[in-house]
Amino acid sequence: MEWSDSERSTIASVWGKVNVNEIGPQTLGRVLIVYPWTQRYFGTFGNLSSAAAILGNPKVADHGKTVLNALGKAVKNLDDIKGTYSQLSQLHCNKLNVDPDNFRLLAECLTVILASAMGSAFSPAVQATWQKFLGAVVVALSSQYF
Ligand code: HEG
Repeated sequence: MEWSDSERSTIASVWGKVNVNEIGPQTLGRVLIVYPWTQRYFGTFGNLSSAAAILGNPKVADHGKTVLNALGKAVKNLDDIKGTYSQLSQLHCNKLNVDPDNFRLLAECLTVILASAMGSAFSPAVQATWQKFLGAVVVALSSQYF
């Protein structure tokens, strides 16, 4: 994947506006509410019985932060996202047995949350670059499945 200087600065600028402790929990919570079958992977997380329960669940919040912190590694390693996520991809495939289509669903929910949090700063041009970035993340997280 090639990145122009302008794409690099857009991705860094979006990431600079992300508060991991807020956006992480909101994103994972959104995935679990919008796509309820994803709850099957989080059987040890306790009460996921309603949208309110999911958004108030501290394990969901913690794991959302973990996921977003891991996304930060891709932001800092744009030239080797695949290598950055090689082990994480293996873990999701072999140990966690997460269907890789779920990475796309999480990326989609993150985009919705960011659009809502950033308002007009999340312009179509910014979104286009951000989607390219998330697309690369999804491909990298799926890379050890095949
Ligand atoms: Mg995954 C664990 C990152 C999507 C389900 N995920 C983890 C961990 C990281 C991570 C860093 C901890 C790994 C470790 O313990 O060494 N996850 C991560 C990213 C993304 C993602 C960066 C997408 C951008 N994960 C994802 C999705 C699902 C999922 C979509 C399921 C719908 N992850 C999952 C589960 C665990 C992790 C079930 C283990 C959680 C636990 O038991 O604590």
